[in-house]
Amino acid sequence: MNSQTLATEAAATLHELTGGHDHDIALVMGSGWLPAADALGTPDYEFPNTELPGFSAPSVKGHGGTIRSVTVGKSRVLIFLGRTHYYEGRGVAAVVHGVRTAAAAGVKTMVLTNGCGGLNTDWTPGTPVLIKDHINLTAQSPIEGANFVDLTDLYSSRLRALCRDVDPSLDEGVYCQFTGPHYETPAEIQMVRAIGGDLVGMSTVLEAIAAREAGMEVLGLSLVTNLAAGISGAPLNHAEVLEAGKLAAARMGGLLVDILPRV
Ligand code: 8IG
Repeated sequence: MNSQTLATEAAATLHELTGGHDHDIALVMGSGWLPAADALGTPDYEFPNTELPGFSAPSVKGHGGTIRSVTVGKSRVLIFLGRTHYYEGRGVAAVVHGVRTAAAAGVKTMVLTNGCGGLNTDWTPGTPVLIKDHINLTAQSPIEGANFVDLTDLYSSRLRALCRDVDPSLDEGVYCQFTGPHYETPAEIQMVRAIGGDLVGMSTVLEAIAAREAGMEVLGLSLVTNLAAGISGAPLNHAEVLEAGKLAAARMGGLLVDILPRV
């Protein structure tokens, strides 16, 4: 089936499972962000993502696999707890299916969050950083066919300014998506520095491109959960990454509660 048709079908099921309500904003909660989702309030509706056509159960511990509909202020917010990553091997269309489903459901604003490595030593584990731009190191695109989508101001300067109004201490960075699932080598991190990257991760970029193709406004929020490889000298491990997320959850939750009603 065509990926757009599948997203339209998923959006129809979503409509049924969320009481016929429309959503204003969609959020993808990446690793480290799952606890922050709870701060947005008790869901009006919650179900496994596999209830919708085209979604798969998560293959990684700590990565969710649940969809929530939550009211935050006057906004209805659709939350994807967990995402499909490119390294799971289900293909690029599966990676961006949530974004396309949200777009097909009429959502205009896409908030993409992730846990990532940081190159700036000021960013201690648990520091949130606004994504100002990206470098796609996956050699993939979610776009099917010759659709030459413009990516200027992909990460909305309007939404970033709004976030900085709420929290003036927020820094911005350029996010580089690698395919993973291995972390980078120290030499690769030096390459990232040389090409202007500040953050490294395994998500977000392909989703942002699909969101822009669908005409959505995009906000990207990274949670730096570790220093990138070779910067501190210590090895990287997944348990540490999840732990940093838990510790930062309160701050992330508070940030989202303040930002979303203003979007
Ligand atoms: I959390 O240091 C997390 N995800 N590629 N590199 C990459 N992905 C990550 C990292 C990291 N930390």
